[in-house]
Amino acid sequence: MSQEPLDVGVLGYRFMGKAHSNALARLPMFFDDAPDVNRHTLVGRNEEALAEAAEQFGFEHISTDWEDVVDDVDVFYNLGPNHVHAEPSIAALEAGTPVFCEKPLAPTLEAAEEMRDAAADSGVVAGCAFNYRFVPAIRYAKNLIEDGKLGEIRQVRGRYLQDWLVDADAPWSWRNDEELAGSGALGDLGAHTVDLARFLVGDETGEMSEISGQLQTFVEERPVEGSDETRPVTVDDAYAAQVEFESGAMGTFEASRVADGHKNDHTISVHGSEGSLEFSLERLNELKYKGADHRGYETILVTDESDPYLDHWWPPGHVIGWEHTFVHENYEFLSSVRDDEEFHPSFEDAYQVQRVLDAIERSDESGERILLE
Ligand code: SOE
Repeated sequence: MSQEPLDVGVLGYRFMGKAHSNALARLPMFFDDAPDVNRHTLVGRNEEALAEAAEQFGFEHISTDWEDVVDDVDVFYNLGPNHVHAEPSIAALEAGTPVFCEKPLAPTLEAAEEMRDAAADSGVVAGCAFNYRFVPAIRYAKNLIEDGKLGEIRQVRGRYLQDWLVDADAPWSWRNDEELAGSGALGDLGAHTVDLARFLVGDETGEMSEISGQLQTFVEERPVEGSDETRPVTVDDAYAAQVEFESGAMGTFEASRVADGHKNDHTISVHGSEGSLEFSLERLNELKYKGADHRGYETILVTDESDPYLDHWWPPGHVIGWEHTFVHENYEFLSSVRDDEEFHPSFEDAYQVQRVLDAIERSDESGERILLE
């Protein structure tokens, strides 16, 4: 096991760049056994903005060319918009550099497949940053399911509601463009729900094998900030889907970026033959659980030292937040890189998510139920 610090190169310095850089900075302070990391190079296009971000995030170098960086670092983080996920990630993998890529893995199933194959051929660790797997309450929920506390899993229900596009004058961004993003609420938010559902119940239910879905765009064009122009919205504002798992369990999923009054409402419920649970991101320190001998749900405060990851933080009852999920996932990912061990969610996991997203789109287009082999 190498004790040398890992040089990390990060593409992207906006929202996700900041979230992961914060996590890298927190790691040595709270996770004694995390690998040592150098925030080595920050990559982007605008040199001035990049230099400012590098200073703020604590990076040693900047580069406007990812090609110079992918084989010059020990780990490559791809935190750019969806359309730049595939090429730099594949180049890094071909250079034998482990990759951590933001979700959804790619704008299209074809690109996701290429990334999955590149990861398999490379033999190095390739992870997709589905951060909600690393919420302590989600780990707690998974343990309950694995311990059989819910009995046989019958239904999973997931919704991810936001409202930042409810106003028709909310500005156009790459997230509104099919070429750049792939899809809208479906890929941006639905990918999280599909991943969490697979994570929580996949061992019990198998994969999602029959899928029907619907997508809708309510606002067809949006203003371009700082100009009189508008640009077309070519992705969905909302989606809904109905799935059947290999076991016969059912799933109902939806997401929206126009659900007025909902800011970051990711709620997932699981019902089994002997119990139920429900997690909601806006109350991420809690888990609602109803066991066979309970008359109703109890709310478990998941902040005890014995709860997943929490021994690294504060005394019981001192709640944690959204940014901590990034610290946890960076800890697990970088430990896997150091120890050359499997990491989940892997590119294969993210590809399986993408198959479901693609099937939902195909179902919307054809009006038919899609069967996945
Ligand atoms: C924006 O809708 C967004 O930041 C998503 O891109 C993230 O994946 C989600 O965690 C929060 O909302």
